[in-house]
Amino acid sequence: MSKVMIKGALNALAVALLGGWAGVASAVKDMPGGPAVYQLNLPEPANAIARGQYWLHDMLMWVCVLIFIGVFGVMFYSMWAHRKSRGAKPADFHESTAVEIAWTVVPFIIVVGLGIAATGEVIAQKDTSNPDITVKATGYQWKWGYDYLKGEGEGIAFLSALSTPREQIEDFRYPDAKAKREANNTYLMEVDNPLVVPVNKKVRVVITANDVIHSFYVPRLGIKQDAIPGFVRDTWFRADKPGVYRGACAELCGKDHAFMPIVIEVKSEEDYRAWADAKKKEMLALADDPNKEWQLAELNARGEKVYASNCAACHQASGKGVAGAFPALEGSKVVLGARADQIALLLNGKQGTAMASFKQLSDVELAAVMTYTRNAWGNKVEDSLVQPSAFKASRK
Ligand code: HEC
Ligand SMILES: [Cu+2]
Repeated sequence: MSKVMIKGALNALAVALLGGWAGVASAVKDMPGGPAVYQLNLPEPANAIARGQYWLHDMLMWVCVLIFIGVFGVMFYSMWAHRKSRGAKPADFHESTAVEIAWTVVPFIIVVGLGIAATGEVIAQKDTSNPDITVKATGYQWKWGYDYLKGEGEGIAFLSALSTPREQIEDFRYPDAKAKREANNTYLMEVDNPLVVPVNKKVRVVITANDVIHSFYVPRLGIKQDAIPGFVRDTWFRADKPGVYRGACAELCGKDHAFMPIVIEVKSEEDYRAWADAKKKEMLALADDPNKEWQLAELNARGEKVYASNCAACHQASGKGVAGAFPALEGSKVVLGARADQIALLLNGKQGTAMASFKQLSDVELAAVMTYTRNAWGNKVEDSLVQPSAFKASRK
């Protein structure tokens, strides 16, 4: 073997051995708002709650270390100092009240002490009273929905989905996936619409889920709370400093569990106000855009409101109608039938009956209410989502 070949082989071996370590370190940089390269400890806390958790964690660990050293120290010392070859004679007493009291009382005091240390922290974590802002976070497979319920920004609602392109994720489909991935230091921890909140304000997060159990987890802000369908849980945080804080769904929720990160952007009060104003304008513009592709959940929610203010008077909120006057929409052949027929009925009404034309409603409102009737009550229609463009195309 030539020298060059040996050198080449050694290099290849070194790369293979260290590649996962040194190779990654040279390519990857600290993630802003996320983990750092070589980070071994918990993420740096960004508020009082997270600092409390950090302190508790360290304190508990040192208590465990001390107990470990104490117990194993005595054990090893005894084995060494009282070994048979030194002529040690074992004691052979039975039942020692003193020892039994000691090994009950000492651990009891330790456990109660740790409990007391943790209690204040847990109570502080659970105290969601008097928030400045309340946001609802809803877990979907596989994204988060945020609704600003109370406080400045009230009314803002949007979905927040992973923004890392598939070309970086799917090696088998895109040959340059690896290179692109390594160039992206927020890989899988970035979203299209982050949750934006003001600094130094108490933000209460009301948490639920739409399909399966998810979990809302942002370690640097000290929050982790399960999102359970049909239940509402809450937590809160107050960020000390503006910045970006990253987290992720922390409850295995299906195929794309790893693809629903949480990004919280903390802004100064003025910047937050500006963001809220811009977001509201953007929402108004979107609401009127009939070309927007809507998600089933959003359109359904909108449709429920449209239905309540335009249709429930006759067809009833229950969808059961009024016998002899207004037909039930629950189980209605028109609602469950071909799309085109219901679209035509809503746009044109039915001559000679109380069912008037609703063409004064926008395409978005019509699509929303139609989608809603196809999903509400006991109704179940395959492919129930109707986009506003369908109404736009059918208008004469
Ligand atoms: C003023 C009362 C009234 C209002 C308001 C009204 N409808 Fe109707 N709707 C009727 C009547 C009456 C009929 C039955 C018409 C007929 O004889 O075929 C009907 C029929 C229908 C049908 C067909 C049902 C079937 O089984 O034949 C659908 C679908 C429907 N309405 C949807 C809506 C929607 C959606 C809204 C709100 C945007 C709405 N209606 C608002 C009175 C009303
Ligand atoms: Cu999830």
